[in-house]
Amino acid sequence: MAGGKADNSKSKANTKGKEKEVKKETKLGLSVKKDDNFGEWYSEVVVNGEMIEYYDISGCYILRPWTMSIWEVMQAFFDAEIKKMNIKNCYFPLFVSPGVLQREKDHIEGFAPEVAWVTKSGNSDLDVPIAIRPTSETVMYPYYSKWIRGHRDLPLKLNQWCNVVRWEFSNPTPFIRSREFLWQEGHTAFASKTEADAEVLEILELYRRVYEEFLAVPVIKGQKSELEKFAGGLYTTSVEAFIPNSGRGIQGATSHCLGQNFAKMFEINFEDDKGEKAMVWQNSWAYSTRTIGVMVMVHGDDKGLVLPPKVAALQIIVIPVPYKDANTQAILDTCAATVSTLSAAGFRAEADLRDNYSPGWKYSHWEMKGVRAVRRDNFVKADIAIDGLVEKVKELLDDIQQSLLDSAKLKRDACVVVAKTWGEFAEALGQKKLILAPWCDEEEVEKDVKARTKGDMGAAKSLCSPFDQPELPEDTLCFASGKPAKKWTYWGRSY
Ligand code: 87F
Repeated sequence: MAGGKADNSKSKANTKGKEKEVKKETKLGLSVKKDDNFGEWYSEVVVNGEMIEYYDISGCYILRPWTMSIWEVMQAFFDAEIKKMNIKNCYFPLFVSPGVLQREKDHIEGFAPEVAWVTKSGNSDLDVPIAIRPTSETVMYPYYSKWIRGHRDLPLKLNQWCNVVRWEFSNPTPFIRSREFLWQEGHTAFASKTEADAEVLEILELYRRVYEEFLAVPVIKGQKSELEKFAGGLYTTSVEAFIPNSGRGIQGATSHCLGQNFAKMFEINFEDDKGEKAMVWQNSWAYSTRTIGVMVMVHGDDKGLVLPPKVAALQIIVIPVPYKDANTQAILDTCAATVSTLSAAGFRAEADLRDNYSPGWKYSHWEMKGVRAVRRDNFVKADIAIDGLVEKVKELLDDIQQSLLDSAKLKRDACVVVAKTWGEFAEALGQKKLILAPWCDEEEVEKDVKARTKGDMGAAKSLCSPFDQPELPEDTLCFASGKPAKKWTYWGRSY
C-alpha cells in the first residue's frame, strides 16, 4: 500500500495527469530511532506529530490543537473531581508586586533567578518593576488573610487553571522544561492539620489517576526527602514516573502540606470555635503540561506518537482504500457512515477522505500523530454488522488503553534495581536504573550521594519514599552511610 496514490475517480485513476494532482508525498518517517538518539527522537516526534511548534524565544513552544485536546481531556476529568471536593475555581492576576514576592524571602531565595520581570511600558521605565507569576502563593495569600476571619470561613479551597513563567536556564525541552507552561494550582486553607493531611492524599490520588487511567503511565506515590521537598512547606508528596530510555525519574505532580509557614508570613489567622486566635493549615498542589511530555516519552515509538485512546483527540481514523475497478463513491459513503455510527456511539472518529493523499501516506501520517492503524479495509466487502462495529471498537480501544499501561509498567519494573550497598547502587546508576535502596533518611547523606555521583549526566538524587514500603528487616543498613536504614527510597537521575 505504501507509496500508492489515492484515486478519487475510477476512470482517471491511472492516467499520468491525475497522478500529478496528488501532492508530492513528503517523507513522513522519523529520521532517528527512539533507542538510538532519544533526545532527537523526542523533538522529532512532538513536531512531526503536530503537537508542538518551536518558537523564536528559547524555551517557549506553541501548543497545537493536537496537544490542547489532550490537555482538555485531563482538565475536564480533574476539574470535575475537584468540584466534587467542593474546591472552587478562581483567577488571580498574572502580575506580582515586588513587595509581596519578597515578603516570603526564604522560599523565594533559591528561585529568584527564575523570576521574569516587566520593567517597561512602551519606552518608559515602570516606576516599580512587576514580576510575572512563577507560582501564586504570594499573589493569593494576602487575600486569604483578608478573607479568612473566623472558623466559619474555613476551609477555603481554591484552584486556578493558568499559565506560569519560570525563566529556566538548563536545557529546555518541550512540555518537560519550558519557560512558560500551563497548569492548575490548588491552594487550600483548613482549621486543622488533620483535614489538610487528608486532602494532600486525596489530590495525590487524582494525580495518580490522571497518569495511570488517562495517560496510561505508571507512577509511584510517595513522599519527598527534606532536601527535595518544597522548601516553603512542611512536607511534599508526589507521583513519580520513570523514562526507561533516558534512565531518568521525573516528578509527575506534587501535593504539598504547607503547614503553617505561609500562615505565619501572611498572617492568615482566624478565630476558632472556642473564640481563640489560631493559624490556618495550608496545602498547595499542581500538575502541568509536563504530563503530556511524560506520556510521549513513555509510549512513543519509531513510527511516532502513540496516544492512549482516552486522551486522544481522535480515537479512530477511517481511511478509504479505493482500488482498481471498485466503486469509489460507495467506499467513501461507507467510510462516512462508519464515522457517523462511531460518533453517535460517543467515539471521537473522523474519516480522512482527502483525495490528494494516498492511503499509504495517510497511514504514516496518522501513525505519526499517534492514531495507530488497525486495518479494516474490508468493511465494504465483508459487510460487518454496524451494531457489532461499536462493540468491537469499544473493546479494541479499552484493550489498547489497558495494554499501554501494562506494557509501560512491565518496562518500568524491569528498570527497578534493589541496591543494598554503595557498590550495587553505583553499578545500577551506571546502567540508568531506577534504584530502590534502604536509606537512613539523613539530609547530609543525600547531599553526599549527590556529591559522589556528580558527572556529565547529572547527579543522582532521591525521587521519593514510596507509601507502599516493602518490608524493611530490622538490621538493614543505609546503602550510602552504613547507618541503620529507616525506609526504602527510590533514587536515580531525574529531569
Ligand atoms: C520559581 C520561581 C519562583 C517553584 C519557582 O509546587 C518561585 C518558585 O515557589 C516556587 N519554582 N516554586 C515552588 C512551587 C511550589 C508550589 N506552588 C503551588 C507547587 C504547587 C503549586
